[in-house]
Amino acid sequence: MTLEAIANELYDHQTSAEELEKLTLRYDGLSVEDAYQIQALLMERYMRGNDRLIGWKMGLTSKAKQQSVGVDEAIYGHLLKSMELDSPEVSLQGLIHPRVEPELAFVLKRPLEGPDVTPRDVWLATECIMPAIEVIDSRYKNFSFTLVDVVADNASSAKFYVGPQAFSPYQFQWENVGVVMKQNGVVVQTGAGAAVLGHPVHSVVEQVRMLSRVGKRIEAGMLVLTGGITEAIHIYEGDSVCVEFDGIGELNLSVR
Ligand code: OOG
Ligand code: MG
Repeated sequence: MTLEAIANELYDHQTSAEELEKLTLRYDGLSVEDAYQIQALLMERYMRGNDRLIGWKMGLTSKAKQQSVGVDEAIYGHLLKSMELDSPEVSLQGLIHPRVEPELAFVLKRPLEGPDVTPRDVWLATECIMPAIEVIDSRYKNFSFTLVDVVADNASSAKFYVGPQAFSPYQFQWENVGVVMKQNGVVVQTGAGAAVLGHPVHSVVEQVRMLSRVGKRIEAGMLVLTGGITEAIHIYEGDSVCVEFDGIGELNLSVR
């Protein structure tokens, strides 16, 4: 089985919303590097169609998230234009067993690259920070995977919504920004920016470093989703999910 063939298999399951058996149960010896290669081939397939890369996402950047999925390192994925919701409504059509999580998105005004990038470089390159909700949807049965599986599946990326209001990077201490997530009016998760690698800026640093290992960089104008601040929650038809970010307002996502 070639990496290309595995990427095609994942493409079919992502686009048909049919779950599949973990790759690691079926193919021996896949490395994490192979998995990122599969992810890249999978994304190229979308981009050969009408899609384009608009940013990157870090995942499993909080202990809570790592523990809930049993994978103990941070990962990254690609964000494509087709994943962005332009209004705070998500349809369950095309999704298997989606979950949502609150995130902070960094939007860059300058490219970022290289293994030696520092938080200072990230601040110099950041235009604004925006609150976001990510909808993740693993293509694997029971939302269960190993590191290699989830990386190949583009870090479970499915959809995301970025709120309309941008904030200055210097307006808040982002690690102290608290988040409350409610599902149909009931508080289901709470957290703070510090859950993301101590401070979400570290997530952007990590994203740049990981990309530099494969000769890539983040372009100006792109966004980086820095990782779930709380654990992700399952969503169901008719749900309304409200995420309150301390001092920066709330996002309300309805599930159709
Ligand atoms: C992997 C994707 C995790 C995050 O923000 O931690 C992620 C998963 O949990 O399925 O997007
Ligand atoms: Mg996420």
